[in-house]
Amino acid sequence: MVTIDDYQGQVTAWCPGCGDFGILQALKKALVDLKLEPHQVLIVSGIGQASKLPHYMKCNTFNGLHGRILPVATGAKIANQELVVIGVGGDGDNYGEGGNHFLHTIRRNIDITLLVHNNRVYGLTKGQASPTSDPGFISKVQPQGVISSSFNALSLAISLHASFVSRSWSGDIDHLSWLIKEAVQHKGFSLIDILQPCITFNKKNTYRWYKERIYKLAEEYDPANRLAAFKKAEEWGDKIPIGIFYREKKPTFADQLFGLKKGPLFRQRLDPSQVMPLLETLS
Ligand SMILES: Cc1ncc(C[n+]2csc(CCOP(=O)(O)OP(=O)(O)O)c2C)c(N)n1
Repeated sequence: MVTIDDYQGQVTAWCPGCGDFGILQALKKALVDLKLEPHQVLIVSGIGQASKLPHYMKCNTFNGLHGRILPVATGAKIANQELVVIGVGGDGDNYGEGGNHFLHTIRRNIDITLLVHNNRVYGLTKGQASPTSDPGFISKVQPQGVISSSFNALSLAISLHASFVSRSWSGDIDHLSWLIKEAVQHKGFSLIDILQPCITFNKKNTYRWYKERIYKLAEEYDPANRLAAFKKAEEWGDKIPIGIFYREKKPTFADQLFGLKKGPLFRQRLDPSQVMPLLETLS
């Protein structure tokens, strides 16, 4: 039987008190609850404090380039649909440098789960504003405050008909691990935007700040209602909702890709003799 210890990786190098710890714990708990063995799981990350997470897990991992989580995760899932593929990275990784990939992975509906550790700041590079920092947020690079408007990943994902759009926070392990289980079991692209304090570089969005504002979407809330989902995704300030905002059933990329009709690529036999006639036409 699989246990949390089976997923134990290296010693962490995050600041004591970082929200990343809660996310790591919730992820391990979800995988164990789903009875997934480490060899059945692939965690793909980019660059950042959040993207160090695969180092602290023992399963298949790929720690790539900043902003390039989703192309790697897409390739892995297409090659082997039997793998549970989970992308992990920060708000900078996914909504800044990787913003373009974010849009088009949603459109393709790749069957993966994306965990965005949203601390609303660039942690690894020591506190510059990120796409989700509030206007007016002061940093060493933005001493007069951020001028750009803040990126709302949930509204954007809903507008693109993402098949699973959700939010949780690192201070509620039970809620987050429940949500990760829902997302992994959902067939299609699943976004979990995870609100997470950065105790070193974001002195505004603290544990207390979130605790005073976060509430769970009501039981009777219907995630199939797109207009209601937009309304909830736009709610930010004195009250911040968490839960599954939007869910839409639709075919995945792999369901529709001709080359995968015979199964995952890694199970298909490569017969070089079939390629020879084609190569001869080029000579
Ligand atoms: C192409 C590229 N651009 C910029 C950087 C520098 N860089 C590394 S991590 C990072 C931002 C990290 O912030 P985030 O993704 O939000 O993760 P966090 O560290 O806050 O968890 C940046 C700008 C880089 N490594 N590669």
